[in-house]
Amino acid sequence: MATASIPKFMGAQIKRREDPALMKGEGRFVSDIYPVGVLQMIVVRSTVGHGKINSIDTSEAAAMDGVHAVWTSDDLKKVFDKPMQLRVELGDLFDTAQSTERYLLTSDEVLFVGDPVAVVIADSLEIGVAAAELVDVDIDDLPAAIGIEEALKDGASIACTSYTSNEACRVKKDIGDVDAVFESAHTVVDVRIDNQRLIPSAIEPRAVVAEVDGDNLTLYTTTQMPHLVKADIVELFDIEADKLRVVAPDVGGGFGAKANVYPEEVLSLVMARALNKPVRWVASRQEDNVATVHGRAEVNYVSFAANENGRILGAKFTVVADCGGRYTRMTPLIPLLAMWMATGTYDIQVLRYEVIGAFTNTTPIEAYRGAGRPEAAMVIERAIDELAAKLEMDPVALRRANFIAPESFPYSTPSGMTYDSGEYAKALDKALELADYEALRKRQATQRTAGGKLLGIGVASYVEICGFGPHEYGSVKVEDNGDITVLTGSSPHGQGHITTWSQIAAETLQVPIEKITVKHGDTDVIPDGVGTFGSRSAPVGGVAIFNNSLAVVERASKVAGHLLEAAAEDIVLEDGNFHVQGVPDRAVSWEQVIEAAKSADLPEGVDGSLHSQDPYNVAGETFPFGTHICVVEIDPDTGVLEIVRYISVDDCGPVINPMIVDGQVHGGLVQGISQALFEGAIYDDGGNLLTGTFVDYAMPRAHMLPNFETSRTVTPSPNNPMGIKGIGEAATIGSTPAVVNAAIDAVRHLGVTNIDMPLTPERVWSAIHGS
Ligand code: MCN
Repeated sequence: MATASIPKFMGAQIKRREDPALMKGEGRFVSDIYPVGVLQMIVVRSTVGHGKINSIDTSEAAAMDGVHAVWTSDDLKKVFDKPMQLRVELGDLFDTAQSTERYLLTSDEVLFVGDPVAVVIADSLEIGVAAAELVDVDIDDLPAAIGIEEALKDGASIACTSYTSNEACRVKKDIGDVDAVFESAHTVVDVRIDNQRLIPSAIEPRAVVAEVDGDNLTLYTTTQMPHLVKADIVELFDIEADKLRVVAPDVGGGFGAKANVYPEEVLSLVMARALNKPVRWVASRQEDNVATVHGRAEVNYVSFAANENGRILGAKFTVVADCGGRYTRMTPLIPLLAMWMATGTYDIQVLRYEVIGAFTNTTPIEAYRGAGRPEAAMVIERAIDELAAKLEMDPVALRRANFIAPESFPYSTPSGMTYDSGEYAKALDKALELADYEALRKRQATQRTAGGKLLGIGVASYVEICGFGPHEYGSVKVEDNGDITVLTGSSPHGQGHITTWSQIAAETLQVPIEKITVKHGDTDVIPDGVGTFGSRSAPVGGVAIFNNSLAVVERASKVAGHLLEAAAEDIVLEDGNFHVQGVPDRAVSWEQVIEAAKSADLPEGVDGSLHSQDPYNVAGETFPFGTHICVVEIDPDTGVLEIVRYISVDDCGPVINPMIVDGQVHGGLVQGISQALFEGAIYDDGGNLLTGTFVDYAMPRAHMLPNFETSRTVTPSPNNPMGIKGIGEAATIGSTPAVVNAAIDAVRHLGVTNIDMPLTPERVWSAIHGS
């Protein structure tokens, strides 16, 4: 029998299937959705960092032609009066914690610039904006709490009059005899990192469209997790689940900031219900910069206690984390993630960790690409370099001396993680080889003697956690015409799941990739889902597609066995046909199997349904890792730093699509490097965001970055049947410390041991000349 030639899809460099439509302008984003008669929603926000609302006069705005409603929280309360959910069990995770309440509109005390205080619904954006300007909000300024550690000092202004102090939450744990280890250590090194606040800046600001049809509600929203948005809103509205459909159409990036549930998502539905009209809201860039969560904003401390050979015997790790004015959905969990990864790639079993959250009058903090793991990697990898310097060891040798050995996996960390697999020295070696480390060190010495630009070499070996549970939904169905429909609970917003899930199904089912349609992001089409964050999609959602594809092949093999009068166990699927093991000529095609599967007279035990939709339940998280090497040149006269080479070796287990993984690594590198060199949100003492536009906030641009030299090692995870680990955040995590280590390495001989990020020329120059 003639067989179709089916290319091997897994590991193939296939171009993204989603791109032709996106590149031709055929993408459908939330702001492209205009239901007939849609009204515009504009949110009136606090323009002060902290203040007491005396009154809000809406009369002039409400009197404008074309304005349908101008509501404050008093109006809202008549139809809806519930705070939004915090999905973190404070009592379980913290020794002490204060709770906060997040209402759709703030009624008496505003806690940050951007806090929503009123809503305008109008015929058009122009009318709505004009009306919003007429809403007269009378606020008495209160002193603002600004600065993470400053807010925790005695006498600091309190971020909210109902808080007992600015200490949001606190937890401390000792594992092993920490004091004894530090007292008897040969060398102790202490490092403090100011991990500055970042604005996530997805290319598409947040947007919603809410529709109402009798009892049935539909919400189109720019989210990374439509099913969780639905679950939260169903609970808030106390409605049957089938009364709400949430759709995440094309979503232009999220970087963790859209893995949240926001007031506007609920507010638009409340207003659509109240007015019985569709309602849409699209954030402006400036609005997005204050009304969407920010990331990082932590001060981290690490101390290492080591013996004379550089072996680290114990660590102390403290996270002081900004929570902003109040918690959003998961705020207090983010600093805990840093603590969970407190010992990095190193075999350290004695640990003290402490997490302290601080309220400040700023936009709330939550997940931003890496969420906790970049902060951990940054401080650990900086501390390794400082320890090496103190012991006069090469930082590479120090890392090698402390790596968890490959034979120690699964490895239990003192903070309670179980690392699945890792070969940290292998990734390090590969990076060193690509960089030609020895030659770089020689060049560094030569350049130093010659004068002129100073060369710095920065190494960072990171490990991170991803693939969070509890599960992900997947469905694989062979349609009667031979097409394959794949449904996924993951909700891509730039990661290319249509391509990679197609690859998984095409390879497993042995069909051409064009036959596969992947659907996502619609709770009416996808019965269940968790979403896309924490680099969980490949190791959880992808595995769900893999398992269900295998289950469909198993069912089809039974049908083929029936047709070929052979046991299903003896049937092999090869080159798109089913044949009896060892007898390739005794074969049937997918078409024949599909035809037979439809017939009523299948024998006992042969299921004609070529459909499987079991969720994949996570057996354990996966821990990707790698080593990055950054080479910089610093002009000592100007402080200008240039990255001359960047080598990243990342390990995410077997790769589904190398081009997509490279893309993820490139994007991650840009964000991590950009934190090191350019970005940073700045508030003044009154809580005004001074970097609220892209004129003031330093977004990275292509010409500011070098070409990246990327490579991989492949260490499978034992925790899922594909052996894969996530890659979406990895490069963000490894890159920031590599860059800062390189900068310090360039100027250490001048006495510099720290420069706060971002490493602007002014800061670098001051560090050199101040020393
Ligand atoms: N992949 C692969 N082989 C592997 C691992 C992953 O081919 N061994 C592929 C996956 O199939 C998927 C992509 O790489 O197509 C990313 O997979 P994964 O690492 O599982 O990450 P997620 O899909 O869960 O994406 C989330 C992650 C996070 S947490 C942030 S933040 C982030 C990121 O992805 N935000 C992004 N990448 C982004 N990329 C874009 N364009 N925009 C964002 O907002």
